[in-house]
Amino acid sequence: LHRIPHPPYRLPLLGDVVGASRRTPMQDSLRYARRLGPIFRRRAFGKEFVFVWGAALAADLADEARFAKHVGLGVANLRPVAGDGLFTAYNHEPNWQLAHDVLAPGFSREAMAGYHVMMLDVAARLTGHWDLAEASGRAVDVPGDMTKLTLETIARTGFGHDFGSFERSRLHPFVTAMVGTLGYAQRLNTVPAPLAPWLLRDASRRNAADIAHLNRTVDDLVRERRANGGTGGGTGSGSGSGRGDLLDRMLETAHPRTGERLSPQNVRRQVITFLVAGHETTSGALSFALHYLAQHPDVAARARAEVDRVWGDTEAPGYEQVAKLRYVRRVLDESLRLWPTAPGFAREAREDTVLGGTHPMRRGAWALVLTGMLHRDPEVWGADAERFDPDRFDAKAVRSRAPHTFKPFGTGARACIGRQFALHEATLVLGLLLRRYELRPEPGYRLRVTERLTLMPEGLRLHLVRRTAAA
Ligand code: MNH
Repeated sequence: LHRIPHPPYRLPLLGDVVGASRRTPMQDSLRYARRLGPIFRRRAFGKEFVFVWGAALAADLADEARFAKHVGLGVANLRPVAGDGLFTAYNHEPNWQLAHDVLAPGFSREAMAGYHVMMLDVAARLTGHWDLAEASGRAVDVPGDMTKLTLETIARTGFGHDFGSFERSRLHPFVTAMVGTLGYAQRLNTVPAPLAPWLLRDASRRNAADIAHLNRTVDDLVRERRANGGTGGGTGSGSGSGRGDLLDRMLETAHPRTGERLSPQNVRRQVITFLVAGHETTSGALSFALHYLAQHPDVAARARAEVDRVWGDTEAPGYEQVAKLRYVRRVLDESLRLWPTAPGFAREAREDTVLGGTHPMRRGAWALVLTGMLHRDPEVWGADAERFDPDRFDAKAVRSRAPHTFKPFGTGARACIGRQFALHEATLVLGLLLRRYELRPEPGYRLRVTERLTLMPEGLRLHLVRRTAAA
């Protein structure tokens, strides 16, 4: 450990807090990273945390034979909400494999093709809303509207549920509660754990109320389904019953080999997990992409030309037509490079090992990969790594890059199960928006990023101009 650099001013007890802000832990770490190099440590309240962002070290941590996901920091703080749900489960918990095997078919090509029509439907609600704003010359609240869109999409496709987000002027209480818990989970890292009950007394009371609200929402949703949906027959694998969405799988599908099913308590945790993990990060990714499209009219023009060429004026593009938007997809990748909305992931040693041939790690020792900084490593991305340039993701550039250098969805067995879902949804929506509107930034807007475990552009508003030729 002593060989790993750390910030120069260390306070007894508090550790490396000088110049650090509680609201932006990730962006602080990026600043430290630039000063301290590809691996560094920060101390907080007597504990040392190791951060890694150099491409070679990050690639070593991706070795699944020696490393695995570590449930720590922000992820661990979500255990009271999501328990042994897919995202927060410890590797050794049997419910991880069970839920993974039962739910993975919900993300197959066939399943995705089935969600496509519902995704189009939700997107139409967004454009309906944006048409009104455009007609009255109002700017749109991008992160707010993207959150409505992605929440409705996961709720509709996964659970056959409608939160009515676009019919409300304020955030749905589910979203308020969710944002509250995410923020609380992040704040827990900023105080010494034993003092948290005192220092965050009010906040923790509010958090308990937020969790209760999330649980209630989910219990209602499950009750609704048990009453109306599925066959509830309890026979065999459950395939062919009900609508076959994620909730059906959770409630009715038995494990293909063991015949085991998810317990009601675990179903609750999975529903919360998917409602949260399934929309918050995608919403951020769409918001950053729209920001960059508005700031780079040349990129937007190229992307729009692609949409016009590939989709023509088919009113509702088909499932297969989404993946054909190669350049739009590059815009999304490039946005996720600069602002990976899940800004890091933790890896622990399965056995005693040596990281990158220099840093000994004991079994169970872990490090946090700073994705946003890995994505800016000048040795991989060049001296202009800060510049937005979707051509970094053209096929030739991708082929010539080392593996494990672009990791917005994490790595290995515990990587994002919803990756294809998110990419399909986001590419589809960007295509539809580009085809329908020109995007104009608010004069003088400079990107500021808020953190609540995930990243989101703050206060991003755009002006729209409806294209005349568009469908
Ligand atoms: Mn998602 C895991 C990023 C969209 C559901 N997701 C992860 C991880 C990252 C991640 C990173 C790994 C975290 C870790 O190693 O600790 N996810 C994203 C991003 C987007 C995203 C950047 C959108 C853009 N995720 C989605 C969507 C869903 C989803 C959409 C569901 C529909 N993600 C998950 C689940 C896991 C996960 C569930 C946990 C998987 C596991 O551990 O088995």
